[in-house]
Amino acid sequence: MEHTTIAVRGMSCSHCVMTVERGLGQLPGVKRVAVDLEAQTVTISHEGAAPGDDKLRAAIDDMGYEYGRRL
Ligand SMILES: [Cu+2]
Repeated sequence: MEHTTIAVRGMSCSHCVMTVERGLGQLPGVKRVAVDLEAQTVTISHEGAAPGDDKLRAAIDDMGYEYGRRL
């Protein structure tokens, strides 16, 4: 299992956490998604390569948040 951490702006409550965890959890290869609200980061555990920037950005945009960058 590999881990990728990304910066995501705009998450403010437990509802945001649930939305992001569920949304990113549906991307291919993603096994686990952990949001750190205070740090405004999301750590994705995945099999094989991480989802591409375009996929992450599209998924996060769709949920109404802002994809910052890969950390
Ligand atoms: Cu919220």
